[in-house]
Amino acid sequence: MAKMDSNELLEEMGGMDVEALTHSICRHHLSNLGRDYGRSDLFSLYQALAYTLRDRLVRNWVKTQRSYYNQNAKSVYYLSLEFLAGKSLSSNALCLGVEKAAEEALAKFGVTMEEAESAEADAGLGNGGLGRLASCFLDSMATLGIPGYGYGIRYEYGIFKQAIENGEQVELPDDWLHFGNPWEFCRRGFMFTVHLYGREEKYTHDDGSEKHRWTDTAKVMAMPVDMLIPGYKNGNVINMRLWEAQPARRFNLDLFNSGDYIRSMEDAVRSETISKVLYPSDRLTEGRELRLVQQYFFVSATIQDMMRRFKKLKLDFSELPNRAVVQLNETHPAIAIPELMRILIDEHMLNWDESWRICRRTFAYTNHTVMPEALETWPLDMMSKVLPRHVSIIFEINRRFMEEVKSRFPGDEDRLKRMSIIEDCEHPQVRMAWLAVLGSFTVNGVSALHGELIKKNIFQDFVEMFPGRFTSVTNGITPRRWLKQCNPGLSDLITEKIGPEWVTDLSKLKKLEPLADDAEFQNSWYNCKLQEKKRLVEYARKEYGIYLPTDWLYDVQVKRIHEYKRQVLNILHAITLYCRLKNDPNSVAVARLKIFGGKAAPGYFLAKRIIRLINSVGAVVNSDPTVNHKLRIAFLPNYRVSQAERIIPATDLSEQISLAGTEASGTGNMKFALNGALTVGTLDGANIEIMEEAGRENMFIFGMDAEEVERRKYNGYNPSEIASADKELAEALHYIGDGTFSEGDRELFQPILDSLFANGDQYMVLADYRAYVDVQDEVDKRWLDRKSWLRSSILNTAGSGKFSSDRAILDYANSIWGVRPMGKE
Ligand code: T68
Repeated sequence: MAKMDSNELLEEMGGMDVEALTHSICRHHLSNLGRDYGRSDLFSLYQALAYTLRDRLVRNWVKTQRSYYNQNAKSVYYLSLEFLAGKSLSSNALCLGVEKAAEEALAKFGVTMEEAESAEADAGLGNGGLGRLASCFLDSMATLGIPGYGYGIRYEYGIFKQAIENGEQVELPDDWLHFGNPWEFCRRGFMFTVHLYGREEKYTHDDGSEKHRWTDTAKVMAMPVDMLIPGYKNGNVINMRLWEAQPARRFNLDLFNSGDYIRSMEDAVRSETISKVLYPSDRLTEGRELRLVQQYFFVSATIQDMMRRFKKLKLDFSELPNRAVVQLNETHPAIAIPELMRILIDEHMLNWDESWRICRRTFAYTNHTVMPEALETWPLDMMSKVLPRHVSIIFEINRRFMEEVKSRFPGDEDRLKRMSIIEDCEHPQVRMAWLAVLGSFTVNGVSALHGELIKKNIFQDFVEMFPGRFTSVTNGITPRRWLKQCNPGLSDLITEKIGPEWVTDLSKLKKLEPLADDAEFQNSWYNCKLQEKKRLVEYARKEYGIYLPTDWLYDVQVKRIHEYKRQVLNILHAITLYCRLKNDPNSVAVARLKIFGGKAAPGYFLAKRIIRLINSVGAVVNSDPTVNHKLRIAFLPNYRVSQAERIIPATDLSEQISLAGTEASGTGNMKFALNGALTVGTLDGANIEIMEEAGRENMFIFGMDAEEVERRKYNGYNPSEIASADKELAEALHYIGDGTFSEGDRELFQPILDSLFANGDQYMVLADYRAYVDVQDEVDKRWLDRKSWLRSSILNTAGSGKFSSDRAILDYANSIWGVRPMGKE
């Protein structure tokens, strides 16, 4: 009976026409916001519409869950310490198929969708590519009907807000929940207890066997907060479950009897701080205890939730891998491996071998970096304090593994040392990547090149032992947000020509190929780009008071600021253009706007100084009339998902210029190509695959490839030699050092010069400089041949089909997860 009622209710909640939406906006205004809808403002309208859409989402979510349940589906648990969701209003309206109706409903209150969305804060719960990838993947799972959940932390403060003062980055807290979050459901009634600290205890089980337990722990509660993720116009909705830390005090009154407990609670746990803030470093391993606590906190709650669902099925534990697969997004959630071991052994009394078999069939691990220094390790003493029982399990995993290595490679002591999970040195470390590799059935890289490089470098020893375990799945991006929604003009043009199927089958974009030389189509294509430039000009003026020229070549590098991504190479090119123009104002043919954006990790001194350099060169260039008719530089502050949605559609030239062999994949590169930008790039990460799809002649590939980089490094690379042999390069470097861009201050940019000379130019900026500047001259030539440029632009979009996250998720589903898209009931 109850089910009947709720079905009726579900139907009743779902009206999708203008009438129903308007009615619901008014109702939420009253019942949820406690305000008269006659006195609405932008923010309350945004909220009321968000609640209205959430009603539709939850209705579809209930239906989706019921159908997955009835079909006995195996589910994917996507564990990620980061999700970079951005804004939800437009994308949810789009996926629900109510964008037009919502627009009309809002119009009755005198507001546009764009205005309403301006009231929404970005959900910035991630640093960059890794977090955004997780969000694109959830979108694709929902769209494909793959049963799955995203699991992470509901940080109260996301990635910091970046302001630029005197050309420098200033970090401000991102208080994104300040006015509440209308999308989420807080489930106070469904908390789990998470244990920390304490000690491992041995005891004799009833059956006489020796067992272990984890006791004297401090406790904190994990509260699920759900954000619903709809598929594109298919009625599916999946769940991103983010855990919020809550104090356990109320639930553990008995603890008050013991003074020690109270002290340990207050000193060590500080429950609420666990989900307070996202660590803003996107590469260096963060050695702080709170970070480890964050990792275990979300892993423990997630595995409990998974086991709760599994237990409802009343199956043998050996069935777990047939019902659930856990994808580890980097090693951040790798503590899940010993955690599942602990639960099976200590709580369910399984033996070691059974438990290990189950684990090894449940976990899969995605690696996102080639750089050995970015591999995550934890000091053994810290981990022993926070997670004593897990450390003991890790030791046992390692002991057994070391035996295996010994029998495979007798007498090879070096190998044992290299492969041990515990790095045995003065301050022993736990190597999380080794743990992740051992506990998983598949390890994947994120592009073809990256997949090969990790096999050759960091995981070489493991490949020898487990050759079948390693693979790669090239990253992807959701075409819904990254074309349909962010570039409506171009989307409409494409749909007009080839129909709407591309939105869920991006390979259909191939159908644009025959149109690449069509003059009329080229013209419309050009107009779409121009339209998006105008939107960006308006956005930059309104948001930042920055004035951009409209019909110039938009040359864009937006991404985290990092030496390996080589923003310095780009700025050296800018200085070279500056020098040429100073010599002869007619020497540069193309008016070029260089746009930069990106955050630097707050503790990354050199990255912050690079931001200062970009802004300083910009200040000089932009105010010099002998230069600024052909070159301008804009640093747009606070790069984030919603800003990327304005920048990418307006871009002509996409800068993907990392040192070959350092960028695992890149996903920005895909977003630009999809929106018709031509790439200037190295043969790195997924650039290579973009080239294979779009055609080398439609890109500007330059510089050393990964093998040449290796060779060059091996043979001894001398940056000074290169600098003195290239006049333009020497001149550009000279101006960085002589105070031209720093009001005479010769010290300010010395650290950047030091990185290029004294420190040996780790990322070989100088080695690639000449090739880069020359290829930029090619860019100018192509730009002047407008037809040829537009042809290439169209072919870049046409060749982007592979880079849909739908393709990536289907790859994971087929080759790793063993799950299939669900049919609708
Ligand atoms: C990125 N990694 C890769 N890491 O750099 C990029 N790291 O090439 C790739 O396209 C992307 O992952 C998706 O696969 C990151 O973004 C992080 O953000 C990160 C965060 C914390 C600690 C370490």
